[in-house]
Parts: sequence; structure tokens; C-alpha cells
Amino acid sequence: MKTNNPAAGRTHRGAAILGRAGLGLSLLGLWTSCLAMGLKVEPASVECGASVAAPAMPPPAAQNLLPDSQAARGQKDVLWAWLGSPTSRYPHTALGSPVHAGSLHALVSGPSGTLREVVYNLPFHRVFEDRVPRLADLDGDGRDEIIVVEADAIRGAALVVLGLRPQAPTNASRAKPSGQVLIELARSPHAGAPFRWLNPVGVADFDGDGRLDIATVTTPHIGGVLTLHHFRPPVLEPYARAMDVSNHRMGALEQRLAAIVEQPGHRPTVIAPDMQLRALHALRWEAPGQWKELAELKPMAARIERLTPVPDGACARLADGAWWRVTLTP
Ligand SMILES: [Ca+2]
Ligand SMILES: [Ca+2]
Repeated sequence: MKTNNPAAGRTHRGAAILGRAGLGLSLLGLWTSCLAMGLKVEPASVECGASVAAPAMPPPAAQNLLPDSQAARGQKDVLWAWLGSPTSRYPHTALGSPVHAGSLHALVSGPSGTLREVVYNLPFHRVFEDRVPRLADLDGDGRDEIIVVEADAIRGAALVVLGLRPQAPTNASRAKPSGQVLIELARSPHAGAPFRWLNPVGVADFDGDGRLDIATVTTPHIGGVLTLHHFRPPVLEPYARAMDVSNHRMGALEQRLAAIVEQPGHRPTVIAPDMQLRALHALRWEAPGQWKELAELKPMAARIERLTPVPDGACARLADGAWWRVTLTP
């Protein structure tokens, strides 16, 4: 694994000795002596015994829902969010289909308590290359932000954060309540080329500054880079990167292939597969600014097909049909 910290303007000493791909395992070996924690992997029952709620049924308003996508239900200003306007204008099949979303939709409470749909349409050269909008109040203002992967025909994917804001009054609507509109609040750098994609990991305060950050894996099929971003509108600012991480299999619909573990007294840990999806990393961004591999790279018995969070770890479903409980141990 190669790591660096652009925000601190310096490179972890491990990165300096890794000039080419394929040496990540060597570095992990070097770190073994300083490992203080471990990953325990045990056979488990289906879903590791956890009760898993069925995906929420989309609201009746979501008639143009993107096929194979999920609507997200919110508890704050966004009651529902979903991807709509299916289109084949960006023929990339990372998620198993060339059909992507041309619009994002939110269901909100109107001024008189009635439900109102707010629509955000992308220009023709962009789509949402994603299957679920994610809701999180990133800045703690009581309003949810919507996190979604967008793809540009020239520059590839970027992570985008949108939110509801009051609509600016116009001459025609000056006498009426103006309602709300969806606007872009922040975006990450693009992956850099057409059909280069990224897959979100999740939201946590990875650097302990009291503000939520977003983790993604950029280009998870061709050289995945775990990237941590600060939410600093109008940008999602990358501040930490680690190589040899993947959280998606090319062509699969499943996007959940990494877990964030939060334990008292520690910064959050990301458990995620390596590039071959055959072993697990446990990575934490430690003060003053460097990655710590908390455990040796943990080989799994078959390819990892899904990884979901459970207390102190993750639940893995493998390609051979087996389930494994992964626990981050002191
Ligand atoms: Ca917010
Ligand atoms: Ca933070």
C-alpha cells in the first residue's frame, strides 16, 4: 500500500520506497511489528445474525426511478431522495448497466404541509453514475446533504454533495412563498477521464477535527485509491489517500464493499478489500497525518462480494456463498 498526505505536504516514509504498483504487500510486512490491533475473522450465519431491513419502498412520486436503484428516506428536510430520468447517454457498465440517472429528486414538505417534489436535472454531458443517494447532515445545521456520484463525459466521475436551499424570489413569484430548490454545495475532483469511476465508502470524522468527512475509493477496478475528503463548500477537498484498496467489482450492482468502524477513544477505521477483493485492510488516519494499517492484510477464503458494518467490524459475504464476521480487536 502506498500512502501520502497532500494536505500536510509530505509523504509517509513508506510511500518513498514504493515507486511502482505491486509492492503494497511488502510494505504491509514492514509494518507488522508495529501493529497493535488485529482483524479477527470467524465463520458466521447469514448476515452475521443481524436483522437487515428491506430496502425502503420508494414513494409513489418516484415514478421515474432509475431501474435497480434505491430511494433514500430522510428524517430532516429531505423526506425522500431518489435518482430518476433513466438514460443511456453515458454507456459505462461499471454498475452492470449502461443506463444511468439524468436527474435527482427530493420529496419535501411544502409551506402548507403538503408534499412537494424538487427536481435537479443534469446537463446532457453528465449523469448520476450511482444506485442510491446517501443522506447525511455533513455540517450539522439540521439539514441533510445528499451525496451522490456524478459522471462527466470528458472528465469521468466526481463525488457531489447537494442540498435544499430557499429559492431566490423572481418577479413572478415575489408575492408567493418561494419554496426550495436543490443546488450543488460541493464536489470532489473528477477521476480524470471518461469511464473512470469512484465508489463512496461513507461518512465519519476521520481526522478528528469535529467535522464530518467523506471517504471514497477512486477507480476501484484499475488501481483503487481510498481517499478522505473534507467538506468545504464549494469543494470536497481530498486530504489523505491510500492505494491497493477496492470497494467494487466491475459490472456488479453491489456498491457496499467497505465498512467504517467507530470505537470509543479512536478515530474511525476503514475496513475494505484489497484490489483483488481477496483480503481485507484495516486503515486509520492517525495524528498528525499518516495512515496506520491496524492489522496485517487478512486473506479471505473467496472473493469478497459484500461488506456491511456491524458493531466493532463488518459482515462479509463471499463469492462461495459463505458469511464471515470480521471484528477489529484491541
Ligand atoms: Ca447540513
Ligand atoms: Ca473531519
